[in-house]
Amino acid sequence: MGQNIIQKLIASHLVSGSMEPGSEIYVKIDHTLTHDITAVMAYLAFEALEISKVRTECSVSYLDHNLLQVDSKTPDDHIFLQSIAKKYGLYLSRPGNGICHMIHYFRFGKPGKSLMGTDSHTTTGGALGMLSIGAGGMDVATAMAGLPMRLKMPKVVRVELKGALNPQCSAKDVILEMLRRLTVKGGVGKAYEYVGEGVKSLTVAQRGTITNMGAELGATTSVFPADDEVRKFLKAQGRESDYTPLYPDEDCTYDEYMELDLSELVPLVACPSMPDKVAKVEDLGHVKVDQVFIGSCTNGSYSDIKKAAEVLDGHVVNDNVSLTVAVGTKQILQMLMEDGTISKLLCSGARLLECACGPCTGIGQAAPTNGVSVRTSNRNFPGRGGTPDAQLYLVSPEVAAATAITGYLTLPSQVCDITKLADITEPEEYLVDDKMLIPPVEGDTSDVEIIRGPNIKPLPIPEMITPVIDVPVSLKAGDNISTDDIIPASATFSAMRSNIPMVAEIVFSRYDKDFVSRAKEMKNSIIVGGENYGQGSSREHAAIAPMYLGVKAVIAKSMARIHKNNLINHGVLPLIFEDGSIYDKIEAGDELVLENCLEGIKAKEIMVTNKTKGYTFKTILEISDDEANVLLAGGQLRYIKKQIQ
Ligand code: MIC
Ligand code: SF4
Repeated sequence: MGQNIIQKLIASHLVSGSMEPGSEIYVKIDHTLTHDITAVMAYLAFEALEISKVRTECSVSYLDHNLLQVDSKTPDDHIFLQSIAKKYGLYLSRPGNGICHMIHYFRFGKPGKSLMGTDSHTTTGGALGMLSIGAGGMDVATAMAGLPMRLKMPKVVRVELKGALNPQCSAKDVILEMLRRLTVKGGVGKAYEYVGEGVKSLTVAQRGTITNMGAELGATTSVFPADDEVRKFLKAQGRESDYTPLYPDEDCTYDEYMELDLSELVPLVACPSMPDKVAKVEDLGHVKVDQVFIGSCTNGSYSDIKKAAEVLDGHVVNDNVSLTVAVGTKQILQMLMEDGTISKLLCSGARLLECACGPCTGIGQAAPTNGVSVRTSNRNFPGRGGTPDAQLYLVSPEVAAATAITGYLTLPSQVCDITKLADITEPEEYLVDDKMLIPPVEGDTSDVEIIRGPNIKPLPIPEMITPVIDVPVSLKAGDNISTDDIIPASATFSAMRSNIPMVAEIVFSRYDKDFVSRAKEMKNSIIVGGENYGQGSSREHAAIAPMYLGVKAVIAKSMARIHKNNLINHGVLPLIFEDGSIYDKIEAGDELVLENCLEGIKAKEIMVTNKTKGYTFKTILEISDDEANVLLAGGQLRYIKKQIQ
């Protein structure tokens, strides 16, 4: 029987395991990417493995997230990362070159290859027909050491796209519609494969918006075929020779099927404060807006910015709105400067930011007190904009631009002739200029000195798991706790990321400001969570910092993939209630006793007694044998060090 694209990608990288959905598989990783706010942890782990050079085809370290440099911490991190790249044979993408996911598929990505990155939106590469998966830093360090990635074989969902988008709609509306239907946990354990007639009408950049925000579904990855559109894109990037076709076989099958008619879509918006709280823009009425941000790895492409500029052309941004624009990459920015687009934006009153993540993750452009911010980025969790009380709405660049003009959530058709948007597409030839990419140093680099700023503290190593864990509940959290809830976003907070003792002081600070003092007082504790605990970003600080504060285990109704892996890697037990209704019977402060943990890890179930309330319940470890061994070894670093030796 034939194979679908995901099966082909996995089969061609399979090191071991069976491709049955849910089974553990090991896949060879060809490319890795890291960025400045997750990288330091990854390279500290890599250094500890004592390997002379990365063992991948291509590894790139991007400096793109925290470019505000509010103090010396981030520039110190950047110098450290540059010295790491020089020593260990990585490319370094300098600050200003643009956002990792976009540059990666523009300049490095190849259909058929596998990519693993320390960022949840690494999935963007699926637009080129790559197997692109986000992970924590420890997992990426493992891949850089040449070891295969441990993964659960996802169920593959065939998404048949029909029709074509109408001029007022964009790829953002496709993925918002997916989120509306499936929710932020609907994609857990799944990979989405987009096929059908409608695919042909989408440029690679539009596909990138969809694969990027597949992360918001909780999906392992998303992919499009490597068709003629991909060939055209690679040609436009001066890399046609990197093209190989990749299609599903005609007789292949899928685990699930769904259909989406592009022509039926209308402009959509994700309302505060979850990417799946999706509504029609036209149904929301008068939502007054203080701030608009256009950009990010989701919507920072050439055509995204050009469409926004076209909507704004001849208008001036509303007196009560602050509009900022960050083009995704320097390459596109240069092109948009040369073709007059940037001038249109500036004439309309838009403020141009550098090519970086910036406001998307709360790094600059915080919203005013109780403010409303409309953004083209991918996440609107509480606090994501850098201020705890801002209300964030996620929309397409066209809707964002129209909104900036009126000061209310607005459809493009209300402010411009939308037929002119239909002709805007990606260029036939991009301006290729890789001067901001420093290539890997060949040969012996053993004398390259690693420059370590004072904020870069050693990676904490977890304590070994003990047979009995008797601890109080330091936090009872609700459903869909994101890693933004655990480790909040902002320029100042992101700058702390190389220093776990410092990061530990901000754990859950926007969700429950007393958490840290309580956890410290308790010394060792356990966290209880609802559904989809740890969704969102890949930041492994959300596992390491609680571990540093003595959190021994998390018991939740369900858990997000990357966060669960991060907990395992850092020696924290990821437990799932066998019976979810027990959640209601636990209160913060209850004393829980986890019995027979070492045997329980092997058996994948641990009995827990609530000593305070007097009952016992079963928890499940949804882990593989190998992951059980990681926990028993005291975390991934100890485990793979042994393997490498
Ligand atoms: C995000 O979009 O949330 C980030 C910032 O890019 C993160 C990475 C991090 O916070 O460490 C991600 O998506 O993984
Ligand atoms: Fe950067 Fe935002 Fe994309 Fe994360 S989602 S990589 S912060 S632009």
